[in-house]
This record gives sequence, C-alpha cells and structure tokens, in this order.
Amino acid sequence: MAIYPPPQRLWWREPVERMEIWWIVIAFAWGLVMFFTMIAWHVYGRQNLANEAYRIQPETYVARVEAGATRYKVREEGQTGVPVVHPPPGADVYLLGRLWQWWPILELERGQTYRLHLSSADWQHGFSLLPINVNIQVHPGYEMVVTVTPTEAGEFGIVCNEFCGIGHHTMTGKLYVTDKTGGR
Ligand SMILES: [Cu+2]
Repeated sequence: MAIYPPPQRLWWREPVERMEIWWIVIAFAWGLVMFFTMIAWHVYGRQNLANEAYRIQPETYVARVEAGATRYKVREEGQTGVPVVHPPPGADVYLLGRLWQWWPILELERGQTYRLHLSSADWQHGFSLLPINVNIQVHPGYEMVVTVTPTEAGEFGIVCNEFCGIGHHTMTGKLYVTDKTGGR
C-alpha cells in the first residue's frame, strides 16, 4: 500500500494498454490450453491411474489382506516367511503397507486384469512400483483400488517413497508377474 494516495484518484479508469491486453489474452489462452491438455492427457496419455478410493478402518483392511493371503498363498518367499500370494485372474488383490514392509508378496499373471487394493495399517506410506513409474499415496483409513493389467512378466520391486520413520529405507516389497495363465 502506498503511503500517499495517487494524485489522480480515479487512476484505474484508464484504458488498458494494447500490449497489456495481448499479454492477458495470451496468458489466459495458454491457461486454457494447459487445462484441457491435463484432461486429454489423462485419456490419451495413459499415464494417470484411474483409481477409486474408499474409507475403511485400518483393522478391517488388515483383516482383508490376511484373509486374501491365507486363501491364495502358494508358497513362501525364501527363508523370510512372507507368503507369496497368487490370486485368480480378475480377483481382488490386497496389499498392505505397514511399518516397515509391503505385505504380502503378490504374484499376478501377465495380460490378466486385477483390482489391486492398497491401504496402510499405521502411517502414511507411498507405493512406488519399480522400475516402472507407478506411484500412489497410501493412507491409513483410505483404501485405494487400482485396476491393473500387467503387460510384462518378471520381478518388480516395491519401495516406500513417503518418509515413514526410522525404518523407512527398509520398507520394500516385491511383485511377481508370471507368464503362465490359468494355474495357481
Ligand atoms: Cu513407508
């Protein structure tokens, strides 16, 4: 705010400079271009996830993850005791983020579509699938559901990309995608 009032009190009643009008038009038009590009990119860029979100009690979610793991467990991962879970194609697949692991290890089939559920038992975590760039915030109390169709077979890493405490850097998980279909 100026200390003194402008000498001409109605200073704003001046016509806008021609050049300034052009800048306003260009900036506004560019804003519109970017706005519609964002929407178009969601559809055509195939980069953003089309996901759903629901509210859920963390204990309820943990129970569902455990039920899914018990039902579809096929083996254990080495000496770790972590179950490897191979749900049938089309199934609801549950993954839990907690201090400090992604649990259990999931095994999906290439070319099949799954509903992948994600939530946290305790604090905020970040689901990050490597080496492909899929990132989702994972909160306790919210269940994210992502419809996924793996296109590549192999072993994928999951890390936590949201700092969640002293063991954050050890919070890793794994996802297998197999080529065989139908079996489990
Ligand atoms: Cu974490």
